[in-house]
Amino acid sequence: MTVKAVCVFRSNEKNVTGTIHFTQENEAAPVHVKAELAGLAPGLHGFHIHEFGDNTNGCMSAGGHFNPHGQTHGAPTAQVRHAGDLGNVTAGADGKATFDGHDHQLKLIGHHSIIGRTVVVHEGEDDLGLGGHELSPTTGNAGGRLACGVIGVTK
Ligand SMILES: [Cu+2]
Ligand SMILES: [Zn+2]
Repeated sequence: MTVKAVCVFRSNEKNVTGTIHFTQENEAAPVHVKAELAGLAPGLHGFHIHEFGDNTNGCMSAGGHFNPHGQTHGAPTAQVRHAGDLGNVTAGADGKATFDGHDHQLKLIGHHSIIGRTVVVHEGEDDLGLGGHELSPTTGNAGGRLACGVIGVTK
């Protein structure tokens, strides 16, 4: 049974917009992530699932990276990573970024589901845990939270 979810970045003071679609065809399948973002500064921006679907104090209320297995931060292709680590999106000169890929650690099915959690795009680049900064092993030192939205069930 395929499960589908969507996240919409609502308007914020930075005018960053975005829509992210998630699809998982069965419990063992990877999650397909397809995102279209706009209003970004050109370059790389950290892109993660954060733990809480709580935006009461803006994107800060979303907590840290979704990390049900107690790992350190890493690249989406790394063995050791947070489940929520999707790496970076790359914005062009027009401020638009797309992301289209399959991820084996994300789940829409089961008790590590990301439904009800938050997608965050950051001001800066996620160093994928390799930057040597004190924040590299927890956040990739990706800087402030530009925009976010809660992941909800869709049809
Ligand atoms: Cu993040
Ligand atoms: Zn992380």
